Amino acid sequence: MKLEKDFIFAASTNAFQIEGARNLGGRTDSIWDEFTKRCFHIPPIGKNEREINSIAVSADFYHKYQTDIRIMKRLGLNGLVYNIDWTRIFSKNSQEINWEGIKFYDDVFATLQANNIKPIPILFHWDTPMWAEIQGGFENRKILEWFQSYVATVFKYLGKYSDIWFVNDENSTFTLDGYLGDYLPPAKNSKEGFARAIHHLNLCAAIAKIEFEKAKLAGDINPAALLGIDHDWSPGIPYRIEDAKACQEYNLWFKNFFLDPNLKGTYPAVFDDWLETEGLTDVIQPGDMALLKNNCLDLIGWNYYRPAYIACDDYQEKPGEMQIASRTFFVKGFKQVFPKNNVRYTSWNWIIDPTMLLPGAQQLWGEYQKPLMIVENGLGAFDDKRGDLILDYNRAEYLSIHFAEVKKAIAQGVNFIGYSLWTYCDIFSPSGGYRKDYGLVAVDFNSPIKTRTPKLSYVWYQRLISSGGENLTHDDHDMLEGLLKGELSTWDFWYQ
Ligand code: BGP
Repeated sequence: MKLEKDFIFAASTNAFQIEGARNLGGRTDSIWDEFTKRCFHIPPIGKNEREINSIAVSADFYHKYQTDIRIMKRLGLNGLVYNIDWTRIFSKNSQEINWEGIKFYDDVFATLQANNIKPIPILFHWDTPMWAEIQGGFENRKILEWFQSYVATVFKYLGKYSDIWFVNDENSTFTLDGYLGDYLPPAKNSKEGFARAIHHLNLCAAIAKIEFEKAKLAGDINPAALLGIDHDWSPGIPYRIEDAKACQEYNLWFKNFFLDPNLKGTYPAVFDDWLETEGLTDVIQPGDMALLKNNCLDLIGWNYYRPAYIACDDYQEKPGEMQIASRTFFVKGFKQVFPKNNVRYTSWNWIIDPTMLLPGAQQLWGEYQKPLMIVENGLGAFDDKRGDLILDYNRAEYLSIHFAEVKKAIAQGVNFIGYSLWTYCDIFSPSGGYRKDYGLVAVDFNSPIKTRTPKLSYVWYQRLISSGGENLTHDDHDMLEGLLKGELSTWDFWYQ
């Protein structure tokens, strides 16, 4: 089954994780600058523990983007999913544009376009400006006008560069780990903060859609352009037969609660009930649901890394039954378990199992009837980067078995318009710092110029793309030849 000729083969990345130059070009701090400075922590080498490292330089994409775009062109990408950094566009407040920020992204997007790589911007990826956070950030309804000013400005000056845009990346992770919990900034540990933040994020997406359509009328954006929501639903698998109902409850929260507001303009009743129970009925104000209903988004970005095994929250785990401790949530009835037997895990204890991508895609397509794009899919691992030959066979296999499921879904009628993997090059990982590698291209973070080196998985993706999605092979001799005699033999300073 041949893919459409305009199928998007992309890679995704994110400003605060790749750019560096955090206070250059007129930029000021965001909550990720503040968090990584305040919570700096480097565990012992080789431990799969959380490393909170400096993002002051990271992979220095800010200074190396021409090199990187040369590499992306050589790789054969026709798309790059890139989060625009709000704090680089509005560094002081919601009114004064930082023109150096506009110019930076204009240069990047123009360079991508000149190399036939479609910029696919994400407007918000967890990185609230500090000037907004000190006024309450996403807990403060004023964020609606601040966000409106931001997106209207981006569409006006950068709208011409793409017909595919996303408002957000994983509102779920940002709000569950940053508001309900304290794993991510702003680390609030507050049910009220969670409720206000997620609802205001949903309203911001509706406002972005209004500005998106206005920008089309103003001629700043292609009238056929799509604005999507990017979400990381991990499809639930009942751990036992008797966990089927718990699994349905899980999917209601982790699929519908995070997607329905911006795709249908509704919340599942479980959220309204929860607001009632928590005495938070003032979060949703008159007119809010109409705003959501009248400004739904056009596209679903799906970050598929793994499925989630779900059990009833009163299930008693036996000693040695699980790989790691189970994870409970803010609502009763279900918990996520991590079975030890017959389940593959990464060295960071993320499940490796592509088999829920197909049924998950069919559910998303069946329920929402919106075009789909995989925006993130990748393997975080301890790559051996000591030499020039970085043989990440594990990553090539992971990506290959997951892309195969995308092809199956397309063959069964799911409207996938593209596949973007996580990630182009090694960058800062929120859970693993610089010790958790995801890149097709290695970055030597100890080198002053952050030297880039292609890994084996780079060759795998290059061959997949050049074959139009046909060549999924991930362990043959040709791939090694391709790296040795193809890429590395001509990988000169233009690519380093
Ligand atoms: C997603 C984020 C990405 C990326 C990825 C891997 O949730 O959108 O920014 O970080 O997860 O996560 P990690 O780097 O923590 O393994």
